[in-house]
Amino acid sequence: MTVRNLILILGDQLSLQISSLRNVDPQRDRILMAEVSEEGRYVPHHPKKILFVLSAMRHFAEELRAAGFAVDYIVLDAQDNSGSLLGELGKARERLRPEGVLITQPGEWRLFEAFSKQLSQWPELMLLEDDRFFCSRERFEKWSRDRKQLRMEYFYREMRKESGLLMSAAGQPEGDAWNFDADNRKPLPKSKAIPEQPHFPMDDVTGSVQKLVADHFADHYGILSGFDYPVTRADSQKLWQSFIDQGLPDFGDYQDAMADDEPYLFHARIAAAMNVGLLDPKQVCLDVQTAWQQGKVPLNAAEGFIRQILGWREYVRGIYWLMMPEYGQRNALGNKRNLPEFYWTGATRMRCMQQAIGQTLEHAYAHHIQRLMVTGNFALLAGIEPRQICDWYLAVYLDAYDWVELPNTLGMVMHADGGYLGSKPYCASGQYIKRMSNHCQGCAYKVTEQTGEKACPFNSLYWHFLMRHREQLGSNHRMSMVYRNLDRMEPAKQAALWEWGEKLLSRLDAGEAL
Ligand code: FAD
Ligand code: DLZ
Ligand code: SF4
Repeated sequence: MTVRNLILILGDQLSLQISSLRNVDPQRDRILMAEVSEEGRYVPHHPKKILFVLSAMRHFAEELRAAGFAVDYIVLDAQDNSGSLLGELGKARERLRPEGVLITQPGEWRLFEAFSKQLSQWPELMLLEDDRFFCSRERFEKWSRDRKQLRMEYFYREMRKESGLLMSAAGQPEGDAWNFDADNRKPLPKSKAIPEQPHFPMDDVTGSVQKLVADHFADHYGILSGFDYPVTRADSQKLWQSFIDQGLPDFGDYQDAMADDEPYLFHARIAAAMNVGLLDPKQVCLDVQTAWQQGKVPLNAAEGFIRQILGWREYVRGIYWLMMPEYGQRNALGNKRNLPEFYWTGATRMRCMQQAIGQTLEHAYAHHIQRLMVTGNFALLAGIEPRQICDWYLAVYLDAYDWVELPNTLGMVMHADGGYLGSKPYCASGQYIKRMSNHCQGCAYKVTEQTGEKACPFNSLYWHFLMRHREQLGSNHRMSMVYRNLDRMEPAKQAALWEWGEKLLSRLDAGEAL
């Protein structure tokens, strides 16, 4: 029987509601899923990330088959595996000669471009919109048109009005404020109990993928053993429910806090499941709103959480599609330094960096403030070339995909896009890390010292960063206070900070760990 539509489902499209499956006919259509080495290697993905995606793909194929669909599933070690998604799609097209080939638009520019180029060769190919988001690419483009400055906060307010989330019947934001961020910056009190995380023992499918990943990706950094993450829709829901019950009430208060040996604190850990389609962002926001309506969580927690998804997640996606492919080349601060080797090994004496990188290598996870204010802040202060630090973030996190990672790293962390993700760089000295964590207490460096072998490297690097970028940042009114503080310093102190900063940077250039 001839095949009507051949439907390619990518590893981050594991939703029954995905647009390419909307009019699927179990009798006449064929679904294709393919494990390919190119997707595991375009950056050296953490082995746990590869394990997660491939196992979730295999479980989704089972879900589709159970629902009566015909699925051609190509495993990574199939003898004639071409190694690329385009290659596998080409082979299936030759084999099945379908009337139509359907793909929901890939989330990453790299694949979107590759498939778009194919449109002129394969007249039956259709790229469908990915409508799992609140804001379409077209809607974001319309919003951004004619605006002098793009700011997440204004975009978020529009999304609140359009979605109706946390809006009163009178059309006002609940609690009479759009944003409760001022209540959301508390360090962790010593006695605060941290939620227990649910566990997800590996089943046979995940076990066999683990062997496959061990065989094929042994050269990638990151620890494969100890995988404990949901790979099915039902288990993802369990993780989500456990967060609503235990983590969400305190999410707002402690979302910026960090603590030794506590990777998850009051964070949801759902980004990976949401990004591959095992959880639906719209339902997630509705669930949070319901928890608030039922009096289970305070408004600052519900608003803070919804803002991350309805605001930041949608905004970074909008920026990505508005600006790519040129966006990926930006380097507004002209950084050239290589990424230090200790980002891959965690071998540094800086306790905060050890903690963030160590957790990353072990769990393929670090929470937002660790990414932004520890590993990100260090890369910003040290002047790391944006491409190298972006590729690191894309490789090491379970939830990392270019559309969300790139604006966060290149824009928010490195200020390399000139300011779409923040009106000023998120640069900070060791004082910020001391305030928000207990890392400094066990550190080989002293956060109170500015220069010398014992001094916290973040301190002199912070002032060095401000001095070397005065031309680009000095006229930014949001930086005026820090530049006033710098100018009030004795010239001898400024010179000492500059000199010590230079010394640390030359050590990095010589390949030494700090
Ligand atoms: P929680 O802290 O519980 O937050 C809830 C949800 O809000 C997250 O699951 C996520 O979907 C969303 N969210 C929060 N902040 C952001 C943000 N800035 N951008 C987009 N979504 C956000 N997130 C990714 O999903 N993939 C990435 O590749 C990624 N790379 C990042 C790189 C850098 C340098 C930085 C600073 C942030 C990055 N983020 C990324 C955003 C954020 O750090 C992660 O979404 C979050 O840490 C995931 O953990 P969680 O699910 O426990 O999040
Ligand atoms: C991340 C990833 C990995 C590691 N492997 C595969 C794969 O073998 N097959 C697949 O279809 N998708 C994989 N993915 C997810 C893709 O990289 C993702 O779908 C694209 O980046 C498009 O967003
Ligand atoms: Fe990090 Fe500096 Fe504190 Fe050490 S002293 S943990 S390097 S901020």
